[in-house]
Amino acid sequence: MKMTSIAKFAAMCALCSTVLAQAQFAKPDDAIEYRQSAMTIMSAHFGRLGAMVQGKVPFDAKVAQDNEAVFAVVSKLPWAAFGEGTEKGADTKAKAEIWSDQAKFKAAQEKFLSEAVKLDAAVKTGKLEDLSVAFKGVGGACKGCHESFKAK
Ligand code: ASC
Repeated sequence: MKMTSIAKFAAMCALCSTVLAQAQFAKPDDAIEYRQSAMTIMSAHFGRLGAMVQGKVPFDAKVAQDNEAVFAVVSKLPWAAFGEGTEKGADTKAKAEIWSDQAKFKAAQEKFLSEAVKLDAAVKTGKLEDLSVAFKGVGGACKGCHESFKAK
């Protein structure tokens, strides 16, 4: 029996999603570059919030919201790029503990992501005091994770 084009398409989709799930990155270097790029973008937009919190630039609720919106999306991205086999490759400051203590690394990610959710709520109030509190929460989570899992 000949497959209909719909059945062929469905089979292709199923195959593609399996392949993607198995290897999101063609090689370790690609994963390392991806997670570093996401961290760079996060830092740029988090830094712009920090400038307001520290009074280096005037607080502007709309600018804060726009920067946080980018941060909120990009903060979700690095974690899938710390898979098995990506310990070595391109220059990386990722410590071996990421892979040898995965429960602790996962807990640090979750802490960070929960602080990011608070930042998202805080920036929407339009109040600098709220932003400041939540900014410090996220910054503390960045720092805590780096201390355990990022080489100097
Ligand atoms: C940043 C950045 C980090 C964190 C960290 C917070 O903007 O690049 O790595 O914040 O410094 O303590």
